Amino acid sequence: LLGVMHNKGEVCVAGSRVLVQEAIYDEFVKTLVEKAKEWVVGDPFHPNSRVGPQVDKKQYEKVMSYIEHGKREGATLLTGGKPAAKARGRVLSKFADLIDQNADELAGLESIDAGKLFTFNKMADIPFAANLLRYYAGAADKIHGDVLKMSRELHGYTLLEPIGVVGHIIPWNFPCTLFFSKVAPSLAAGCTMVVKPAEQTPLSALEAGIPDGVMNVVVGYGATAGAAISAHMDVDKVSFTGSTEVGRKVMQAAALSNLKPVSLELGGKSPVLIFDDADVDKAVDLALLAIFYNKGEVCAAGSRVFVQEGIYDEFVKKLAVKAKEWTVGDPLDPTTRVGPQVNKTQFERVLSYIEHGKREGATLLTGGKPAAETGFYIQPTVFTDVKEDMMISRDEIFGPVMALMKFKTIEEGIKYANNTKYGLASGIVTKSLDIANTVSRSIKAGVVWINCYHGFDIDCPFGGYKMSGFGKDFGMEALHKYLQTKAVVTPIYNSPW
Ligand code: TXE
Repeated sequence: LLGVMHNKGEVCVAGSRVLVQEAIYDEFVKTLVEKAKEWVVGDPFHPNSRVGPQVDKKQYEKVMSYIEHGKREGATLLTGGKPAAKARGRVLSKFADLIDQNADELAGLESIDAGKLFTFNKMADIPFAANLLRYYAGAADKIHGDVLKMSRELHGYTLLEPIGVVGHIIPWNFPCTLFFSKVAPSLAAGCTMVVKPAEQTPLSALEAGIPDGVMNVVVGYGATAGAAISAHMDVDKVSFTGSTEVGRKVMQAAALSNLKPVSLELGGKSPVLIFDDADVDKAVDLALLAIFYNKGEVCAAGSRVFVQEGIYDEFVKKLAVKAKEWTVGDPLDPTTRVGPQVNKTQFERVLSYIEHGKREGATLLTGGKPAAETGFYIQPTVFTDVKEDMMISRDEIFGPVMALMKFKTIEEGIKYANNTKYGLASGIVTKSLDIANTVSRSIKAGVVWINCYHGFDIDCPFGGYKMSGFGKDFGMEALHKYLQTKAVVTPIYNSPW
């Protein structure tokens, strides 16, 4: 350090190229980072300064342009350079590029791990993950507080600071996307983190490989590894996506340990309301996509479909035909639209709900059975004549099972839609702006998709009402989950308060 920093490097004999033998290289670099901090930059008259300013503007600009060259040529900036937030943004962008370069491998891992369709992973999930990183990379150096308009003669402002160590607990249905929906904003916010992927689907998370110590992936079971994160005294926040039952445990563990804030993205039983004025063919396609996409293993799945009586019969007839287009099969085959359930537990769980539906008196319109002799394949299933109090209409099944019901008036439709403990997502199909406006304001759910379904976007906050949880993923709201506000106050005149 002395060799190069002495007289701020303006020495003809400056030791500007340092060669270290490999056996001690790593230790040398680590110590160098620590010790470089002792070379305090400042006023040359100040006794604590060890590095003064460059001699003039020309010299300053020359040095800065060499620093920029070094970065462009691919050298890694160990210390110095631009402010930390910009560096974070750069790391996120680089990470996004790596995801793009490895898209095939990641898409394949998702298929093998979770039975998700390869073509969809490649086309949608993996690029979405990369774009999440890019979105928050751009936000990393734009995090700032406000100047406050104080009511007394005080100057006040807020600082937005990283919340600290975040524990992320991830489920298995969108392993890669959900991983980055949590990791990207928390990295941009400046947090460090422990991430636990689901035990069923750890592969894509293990492929990530970010700088040491910043993002720590811990694999393991929920009851051990997951529970340890939510109860840990040194974890400052938990962001959880999973079942309502486990969400409750996470919140309890947080309360009983260090009162860490939690955000929970839990299950749903989302309604799709289809009104008399809808184009029936389009509405049928939308309803099928709402429930069969990702074989129903989607927290926002539109699992309760309510159709207004004027078009009900036509809708049911067309639905029975079009449901057959949702071919079940190998997730690596590009013609497949419905892959297998994630594991045996889920497979059996979904089948047991189907049996319940039959026993409770609902009519099986399509499906209702395993779709193959081996593997966890289930036929896309639609029940009609479903009553509000049946289990298939109340519980989150998390599989390709639609509960179809009829309604008369707009008010009745809204009442049915809201008759659930959940409030994650919802859909409306109508050509009427009046209906769309009225219903979207009356539905108690975190998102209302009008004439579309699964309209996810990086910029659009996503998260539940009611027992579907609280706290949003995506958008700038997600970034703020990982920040805390500090108020700084100082008197304008030299008074003590
Ligand atoms: O979820 P869990 P499961 C729903 C869906 C599904 C049901 C069961 O209805 O059928 O949940 O799925 C970790 N402390 N959703 O059992 O158990 C676990 O290791 C801390 C909806 O797989 O909630 C995993 O990483 N963590 C959902 C994560 O929690 C614990 C997506 C989710 O697993 C834990 C998944 C504990 N005590 C399932 N126990 C959605 N909202 O999208 C488990 N975990």
